Amino acid sequence: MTASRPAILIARKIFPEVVERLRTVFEVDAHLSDEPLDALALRARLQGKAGVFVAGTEPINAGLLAACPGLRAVCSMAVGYNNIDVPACTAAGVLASNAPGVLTETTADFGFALMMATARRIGEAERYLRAGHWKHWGFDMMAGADVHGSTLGVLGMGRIGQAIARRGVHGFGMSLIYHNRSRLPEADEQALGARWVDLPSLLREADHLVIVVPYSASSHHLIGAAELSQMKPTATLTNIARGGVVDDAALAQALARRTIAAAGLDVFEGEPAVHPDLLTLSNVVLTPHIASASLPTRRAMCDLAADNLIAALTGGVPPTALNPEVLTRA
Ligand code: 8YV
Repeated sequence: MTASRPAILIARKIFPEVVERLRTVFEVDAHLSDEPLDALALRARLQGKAGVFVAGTEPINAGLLAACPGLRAVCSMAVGYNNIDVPACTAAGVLASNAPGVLTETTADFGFALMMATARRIGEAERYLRAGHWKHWGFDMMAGADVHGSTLGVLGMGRIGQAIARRGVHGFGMSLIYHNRSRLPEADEQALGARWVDLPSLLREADHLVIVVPYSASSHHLIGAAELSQMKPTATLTNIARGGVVDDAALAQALARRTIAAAGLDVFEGEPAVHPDLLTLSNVVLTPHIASASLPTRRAMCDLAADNLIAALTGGVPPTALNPEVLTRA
């Protein structure tokens, strides 16, 4: 007789190969849809499950954990884990994991591309051409800001922030300033030519501000009207972190009044809804939270979440646990 296998829920549509791999280890219930389960449905589907595979979208909180006492592992394919209450997981003895590292370079590529598209007005120029407005050459037609040789301001100097910084410094000869709660080790600052500055200086000095801080109560509306008013009128702002770090209503106002020149946004407060004022502005590039979306990287993210889930529920060591102490507690 074979021992019963742990039951898991895959809460989102993911690569079929990863589903098949998980089926070799677990009894799998899979919600293979891009439409997320709502809180009640998630709670119902988690009854009797030992583990769950989530993206950055499923809220895992104390209420859910209390309603699902059999749950032992919550493994996310996202690096950002503001949807998971990690202290509540720890208190409930539930292993939580995220997916750091595997998406760093892909996300940095996108962050840099979005910043460039914003500075050089690529979205606006494409819309102009497609609408048939291109009749003549004009000396200032779609003229934007230079990226090379300008000052890159990085807010949040984790793995992705550093990868963006490397692109700016080594690829585009940019000067680099950054703000982060903790400073990089001196050797890393020197290798990047990075200068730590306080937030007001970052806002004042950056030609192109790229936001990569994790979302938490302390980073909620870190950039609002007061902060935007300190930026250069020629500056751009790019947000690939999380909706809520920037006050989108204040940003829309700043863009409309040209307090800053332009913005590039991959994340939004309350996404997939987008602040209606942003949709009417020409000086903002809008993308639907796709910074990590290359196929190899999305596959690596899924594989890492599966590695964590398998290890957590079969006595192994999950490679990227957020609360590994849960496994060593008696
Ligand atoms: C994901 C992300 O696409 O990893 C993250 O934190 O924001 C993105 O890479 C998204 O969270 C998946 O739901």
